[in-house]
Amino acid sequence: MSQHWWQSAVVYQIYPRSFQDSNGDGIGDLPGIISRLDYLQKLGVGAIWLSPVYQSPNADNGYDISDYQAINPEYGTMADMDRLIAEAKRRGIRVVMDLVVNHTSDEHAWFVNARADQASPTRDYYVWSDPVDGHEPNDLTSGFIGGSAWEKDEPSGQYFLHLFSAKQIDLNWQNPKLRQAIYDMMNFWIDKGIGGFRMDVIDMIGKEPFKKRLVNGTHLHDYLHEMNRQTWADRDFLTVGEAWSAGPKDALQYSNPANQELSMIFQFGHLWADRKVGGEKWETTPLSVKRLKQALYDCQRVLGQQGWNSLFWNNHDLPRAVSRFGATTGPNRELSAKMLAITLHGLKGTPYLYQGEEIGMTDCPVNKIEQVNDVEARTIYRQLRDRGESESAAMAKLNRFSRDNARTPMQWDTSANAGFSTGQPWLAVNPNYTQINVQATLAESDSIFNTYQQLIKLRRTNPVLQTGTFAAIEGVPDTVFAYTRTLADQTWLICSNFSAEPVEVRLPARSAHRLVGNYPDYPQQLGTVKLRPYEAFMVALDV
Ligand code: TEU
Ligand code: CA
Repeated sequence: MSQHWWQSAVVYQIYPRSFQDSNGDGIGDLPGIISRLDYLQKLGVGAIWLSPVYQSPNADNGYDISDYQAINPEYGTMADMDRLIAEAKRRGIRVVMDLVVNHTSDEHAWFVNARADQASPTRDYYVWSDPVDGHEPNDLTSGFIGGSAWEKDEPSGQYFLHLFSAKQIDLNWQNPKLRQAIYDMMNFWIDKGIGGFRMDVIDMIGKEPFKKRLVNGTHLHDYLHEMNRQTWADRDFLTVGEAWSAGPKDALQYSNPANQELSMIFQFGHLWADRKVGGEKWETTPLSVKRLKQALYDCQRVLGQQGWNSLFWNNHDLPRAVSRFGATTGPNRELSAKMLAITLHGLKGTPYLYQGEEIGMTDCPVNKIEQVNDVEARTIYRQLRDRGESESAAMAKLNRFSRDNARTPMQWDTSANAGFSTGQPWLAVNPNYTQINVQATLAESDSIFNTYQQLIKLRRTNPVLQTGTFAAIEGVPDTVFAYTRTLADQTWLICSNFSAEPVEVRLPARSAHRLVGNYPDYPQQLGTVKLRPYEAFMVALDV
């Protein structure tokens, strides 16, 4: 059996701003989430990860925190938060908080004081530098706003560092007092009974900006080990670090229990399957299922014995899974959404599902830059236009990667604003809500939701999915995933067609019985099998 609760659970990511509004101000909130817990219990998830709900001026929708121990009033109160933790617990659901400790808001008291007084005890919580030859210490740039990552602070005349927006100021993890302050804050939340932390850009906390080393700094793993010992060490607690720089071997280092660091990390290798490797994220290429498969399989192999994987297709920074890897119209939307679910949930690791994925929500293209909220997308638009791209060309690129795609409000029903809010939503609802919504999905007997529900239950109750060994089935077409999971005398086989075209595949010639699939029938006798468009199934081989 599995050792930790998160080895048999599925985590559901909530983007609080867009999940459920309870008071008609157009902004999702904690009471709204509480009102939807029964829905999440029905789905069967073991935890919810909340994108940040702390006090924040919202320069980056909460990823710019001005007080780690206060709730943003837009979302509710600390009493609401306590109630959410308790109400979730009653339903067997743990709450995972987003921990953004690479940077704080410029409005955090630490930074306000640091700026006001060079002798402030928190001055050294941030990264400062005297000018070099009268200008910035080096040419580091800020990803979210373009231009230098260094900003001059008058009257001290020193520069401070911000690698994201100018309102997200990088913390100096070399300072042991800063580290202790972070651990104390984490313990405040742990003592409230939360189930885990998702750690924002964790590969950056050890940065050495003067060496221009931004990820994987010399002491990164020392800090994580120290954090582990100072905070959750004695609890069965989920920690998942976001690490864009990580490959499978790094993932093993972070998650190997012997190192006492994290439960797992999010790595993004598979998400380069429709990008130029090393290129810019908005420069897309046609999806290579072969690359997608190789990246996921590599993680399975490298973390096969020690360490642990996270499994995800999308999150609040990424396009919607069906839009990116499947189909968005006709019957193929449902088929491909179920196919994606089966493919991912068969793998070894902890699956994460992003709000709306369970009903097959799609990207939401817009025509004008004024309709875009995402700070990153707005900057990139400006850069593309400066390079001479036309408005329509730039918007076409934005529509493929803008983070707003994932952030449009949750589609609950066919009423005004999709049942998300009685007021004007902060970000427009995808007009397809009249077709794609929870109410319609729940009325269907064989819905995408239903597939997720089955997969979540299978994982919770079957050691094969929890700890079974992964093995790829070789010699299948590029667009087909086929692999097995084996534990003792049980072998489960997962097979999926990532294409709208039928394809023939050779599987072991065994009889099998179905666990879950996206067509009403399935091949009871394996061998040479013809897969239909986006067909996927998980079967147990008969012994
Ligand atoms: O994102 C990490 C990050 O590196 C982003 O630049 C990411 O590459 C980009 O958003 C993908 O489009 C994390 C959070 O998930 C994101 O929402 C925050 O904006 C960012 O950190 C800063 O805190
Ligand atoms: Ca609200």
